[in-house]
Amino acid sequence: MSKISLSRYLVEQQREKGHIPADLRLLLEVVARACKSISHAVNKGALGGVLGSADSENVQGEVQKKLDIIANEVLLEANEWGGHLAAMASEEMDSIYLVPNRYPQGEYLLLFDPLDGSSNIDVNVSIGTIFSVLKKPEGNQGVTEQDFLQAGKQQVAAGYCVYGPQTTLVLTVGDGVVMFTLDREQGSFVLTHENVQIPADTQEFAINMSNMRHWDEPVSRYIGECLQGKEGPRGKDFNMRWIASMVADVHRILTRGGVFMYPWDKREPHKAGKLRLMYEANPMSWLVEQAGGAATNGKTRILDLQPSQLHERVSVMLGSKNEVERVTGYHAKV
Ligand code: AHM
Ligand code: MG
Repeated sequence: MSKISLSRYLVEQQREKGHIPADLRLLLEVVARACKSISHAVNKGALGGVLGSADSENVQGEVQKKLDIIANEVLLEANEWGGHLAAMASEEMDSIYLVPNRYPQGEYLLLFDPLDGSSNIDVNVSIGTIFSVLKKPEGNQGVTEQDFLQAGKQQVAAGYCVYGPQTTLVLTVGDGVVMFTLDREQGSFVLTHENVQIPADTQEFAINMSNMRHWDEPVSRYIGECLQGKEGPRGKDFNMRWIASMVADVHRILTRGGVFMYPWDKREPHKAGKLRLMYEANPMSWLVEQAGGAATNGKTRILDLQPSQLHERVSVMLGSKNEVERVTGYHAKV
């Protein structure tokens, strides 16, 4: 059988399954095109002069890398003129970006973390782009930040592109999870995994163990029990992985199962967590749920959380269903 490109998959989602309107299909094509060009920039590395810091900070007070800024610009430029979008929001921009008046306005809102895992850029470890698409609320003239503040369950498309040994685009439009691998000779994304499923059980967890002394009791208990292995209450040995790129950690979980946690901790107790709800946790949570997994903040399903700010942070526990339910259950007992 001939290879199925991203374009063909999206056309089928529109025409045969009636899952997505034409505008959303075209918008996703543009996002994929932007990811291709970010992938090229990432690949060039030092040869393209794209490594290192940019001497600037984003709204979260984090030092921006050159590639954070390049990726943000690529996504803005690719998406502003197509006529499918009303506005965009990014980890790297304080406020929302309205589509300029000279271009037609569309019905969708696009949110992204242009380059997730920035600490891995200079050391040649996998990084990625995360994106989430929402529908602009009806009846509004113009767009405000308020229009973006929709719960994750309202997303109409979500995905990420991981720039690793291969460049892989992972997508959901609410019809399961599919993976496309970039064929560099052809310049197109080719469908390589369909109906992605996360096994309900796992023996692998991902958490930054250096923060252990700052965790709260339910997280300490869960990880403590995993560490006791065969001799402990879980009766089995666990393995650990921590890439420090959420995209790469989630990609592993979608590929072979596991649980990923970036929980609230006592370092900065006023912060709900490190990761951002709207353009990191929401799209990843929807992908994970679409693949049969679960995602909570320890208490509540992430996709049910009502955001109150664009750059809101959240505690994240996601992956294999039985493990996420277990650690969420430990929070309920506190
Ligand atoms: P970033 O969006 O600034 O790159 O930060 C998010 C990243 C996640 O990809 C990753 O899971 C986490 O930060 C790693 O944090 P830490 O360095 O504390 O382990
Ligand atoms: Mg990020």
